[in-house]
Amino acid sequence: LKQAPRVLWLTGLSGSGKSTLANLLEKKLFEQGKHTYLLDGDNIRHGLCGDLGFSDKDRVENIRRISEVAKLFVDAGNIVLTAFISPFQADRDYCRKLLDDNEFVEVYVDTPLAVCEQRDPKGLYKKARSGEIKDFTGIDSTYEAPASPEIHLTYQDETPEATAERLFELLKSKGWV
Ligand code: GGZ
Repeated sequence: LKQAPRVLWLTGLSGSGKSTLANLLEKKLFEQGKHTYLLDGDNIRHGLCGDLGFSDKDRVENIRRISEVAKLFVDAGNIVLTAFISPFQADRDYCRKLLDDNEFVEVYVDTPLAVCEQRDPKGLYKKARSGEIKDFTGIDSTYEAPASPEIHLTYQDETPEATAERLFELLKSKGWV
């Protein structure tokens, strides 16, 4: 059996389901007796990165800090799950390079923009379309799709639990969890 990677890095648009998936996956790993830590907007953007906005420059800094924190949690013996848009390939690669070979798994939560926009749980897409908020990913700010993600989670019309199960099975089939 392969060694379990230490960082499961979820990337995708706002509303793609990253946080929901990461939470459900964390529950499954907990049930396996794994020590995990989940980093997402709730525990990062209010505190450590509370000074940052959504310009390209601020997003780069956001992901840099998150990467360094992820490495610290890995050093402490955890499997780290991250759920950030992380729109730039170079920044995702930055985290990959902080870790040893094979410790980083890039998971592309590939939910189409139209689906994310339809969900619009916080009404942010609506505001972005009307120009009320600027630099919104997928509308007027870039999202670079992963060039070669370890896992490409394609969209299917199913429950979050079913998607999480799909992700869990993919990770298991690779021997990564
Ligand atoms: C994208 C924004 C923006 C803009 C506020 N663009 O769906 P959400 O609400 O809960 O998740 C989004 C979150 C994105 O923060 P990240 O730290 O993941 O972004 S990045 O990795 O690009 O640094 C969204 C909300 O913040 N939000 N304004 N302009 N998302």
